[in-house]
Amino acid sequence: MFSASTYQERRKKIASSVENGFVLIMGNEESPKNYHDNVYNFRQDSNFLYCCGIDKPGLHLGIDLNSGLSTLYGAEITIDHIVWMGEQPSLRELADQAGIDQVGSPKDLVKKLRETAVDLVHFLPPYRSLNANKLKEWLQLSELQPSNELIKSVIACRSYKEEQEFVEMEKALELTREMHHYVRDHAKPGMKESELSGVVAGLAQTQGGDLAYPVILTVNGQILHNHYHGNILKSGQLILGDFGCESAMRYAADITRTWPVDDSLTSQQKAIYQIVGDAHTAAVNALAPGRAYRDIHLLSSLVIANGLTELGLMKGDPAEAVKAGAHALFFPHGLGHMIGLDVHDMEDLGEDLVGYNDEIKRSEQFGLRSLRLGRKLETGMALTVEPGIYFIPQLMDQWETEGKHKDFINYADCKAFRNFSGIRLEDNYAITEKGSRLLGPVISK
Ligand SMILES: [Mn+2]
Repeated sequence: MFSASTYQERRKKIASSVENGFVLIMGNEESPKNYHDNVYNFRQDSNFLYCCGIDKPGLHLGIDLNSGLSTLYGAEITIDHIVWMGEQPSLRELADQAGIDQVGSPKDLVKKLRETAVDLVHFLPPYRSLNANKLKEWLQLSELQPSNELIKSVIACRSYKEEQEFVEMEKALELTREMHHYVRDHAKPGMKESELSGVVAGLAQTQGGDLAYPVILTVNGQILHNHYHGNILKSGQLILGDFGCESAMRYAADITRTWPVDDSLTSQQKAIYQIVGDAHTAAVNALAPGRAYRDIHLLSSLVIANGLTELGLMKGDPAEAVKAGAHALFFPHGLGHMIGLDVHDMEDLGEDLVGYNDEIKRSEQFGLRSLRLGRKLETGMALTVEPGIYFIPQLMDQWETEGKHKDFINYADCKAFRNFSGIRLEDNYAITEKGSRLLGPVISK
């Protein structure tokens, strides 16, 4: 945990932008896997972690905006808990670690909520049905109305990382480097993907944290969120690994590397790898406060369109192709997203509220619409840069049949790439006053 004063300051800042009433930040419960007592690895709510750092289930935080007092709500430990789980800190001890003024029982919380006018209870959008159902019962509502004031206040705080948060992220990145280098050093023909993904998942747990998101480790990198690990690696294939761990304090790392199953890339693979690398470098060089991330995404897209035009897979004016969205056949996702306590930071609060604003709105164009972060960058933000090139046979077939962007795509020449799969390279950056800095150690490419 950080110091108690860290959490006190954060809570004060969050509460200061909410006018009146009672702020409720719900912690998470254990979540059953196949029966009640057999649970998934516990993951605390990130907003709760941000406000008080306590990584235990069954707790909620309340802030009374009139008195300014904070309360940690939860059940006291009984002898039954101690028999099964050993000695546990008391509610009061937990509250002290986070500088919380007072403690209360779950009943006290319900009482407090019922005596507060419903529209003065400020809560965040619950993403777990258990918490949503609890809220509905406590507030005696069938529809929940999360507080826009509170959502905006939390985003305004969590978007700018403290130096100690960067330190945590860099711990996660150190271990994530080991995970990626393991794949680089051990992938060979005849191996099953799961032999690598299993070790990667185990490594993620070696320093008190866990995976930050499910491992992508696949010879089918063109399938963007591919969690299947049953393929046998074959000579000539590429293996795309998109995985990272959380530090013990739950700060995420999100790194992608693409390696040849053999010792080196084929000339076809090299050509595409070079373009992705160039798109990555161009994006990183453009990172700076005041620059809209949407424009950096488009810059990266232009590098991809230029490269693919030189290779003969695209044709016409690359800038016009990017404007029309033709390059998205090969780069259908966004350049990156914010990262922090969540791998897609604060996505529970609303993707558009986090990544866009009145000045820059999300596009509806295929490809660009998948960009999670479009707004102007500011000092203190942490984000990912992750361009990629993919050959998705079904999408190429569909576009060709429809004659889509036929002035920009050489469909005939794309046939030689049907079994290519995909390449993505991803690193994490902090935005600084002068531009940006790579978070964590260099991870070989
Ligand atoms: Mn990512």
